[in-house]
Amino acid sequence: MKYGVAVVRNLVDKAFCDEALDEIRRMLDEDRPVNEWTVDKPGVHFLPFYEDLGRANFESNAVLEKIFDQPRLRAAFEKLHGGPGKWDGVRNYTVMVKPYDPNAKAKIGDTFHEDFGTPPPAILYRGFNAYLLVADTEPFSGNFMCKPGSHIIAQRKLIETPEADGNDPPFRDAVLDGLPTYEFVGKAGDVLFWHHLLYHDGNNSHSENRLPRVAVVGEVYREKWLTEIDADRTDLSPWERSLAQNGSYKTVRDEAQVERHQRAKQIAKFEAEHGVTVDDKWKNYSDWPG
Ligand SMILES: O=C(O)CCC(=O)C(=O)O
Ligand SMILES: [Fe+2]
Repeated sequence: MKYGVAVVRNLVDKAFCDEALDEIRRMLDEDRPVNEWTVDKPGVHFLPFYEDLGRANFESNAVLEKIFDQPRLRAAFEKLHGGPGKWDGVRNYTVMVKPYDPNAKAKIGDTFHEDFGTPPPAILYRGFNAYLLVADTEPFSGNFMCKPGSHIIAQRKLIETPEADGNDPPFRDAVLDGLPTYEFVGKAGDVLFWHHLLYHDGNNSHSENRLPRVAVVGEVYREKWLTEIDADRTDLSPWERSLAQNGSYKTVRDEAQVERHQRAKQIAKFEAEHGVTVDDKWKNYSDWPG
């Protein structure tokens, strides 16, 4: 809650990680040991798989989507969201592959950001991400790095100026000022949970033993966006508590507006291209409560 990031070691069985890594090898047509992978082959990949038809790149994969069936990971989703049935069960995830780059430097980057491409960012939102390593990494394997605590400062600034762009340099620099950097180095099966306003970055892949970063990152959302948080309640879920660090708050604008607009466009395109009618479930998926 204080950090906006939590790491749980060995949360997912090695057997699933091995299966996922094999599937990624198959997709990338790459059967060499991972320490022989490079930026040229199999290359850097961010491959989205969205069950949600309101997003571009609608695609599914029967092996990789089993990330959402891993029992201890699911239990963690429920615990963070405050019980069963709160997480909406939608299987949206991204495969992230960043292999060794012989020409890169092993250094901390300077492109820390929050993920709302189209500002302004949501102050409360609908959930968090779960980042599963399916192969072991070491420092500078192209790892996820973040600024613990940045989510609280960013949220405070957004409460003051709800229309701000979190990635505008003056805003961002004020958030990051003086915060230490955490690099997620771990073993297959380790999971990092990440708050939606946590500033993060990926480092260059240039590690001692040329280990790549291979991860599957799941979205763990609720069906409805959160519109209000009461910091005095004692029964907040850990996720809700992470949003109450600046006290109680009620949203002053429709935070889903941009996403809903993009979704409507995407669905119209999908319907036109495929000659089908998309289920109302996806048309309403971003609806703002009330
Ligand atoms: O490469 C990384 O780990 C960071 C990726 C990133 O910024 C993102 O997924 O939003
Ligand atoms: Fe990002």
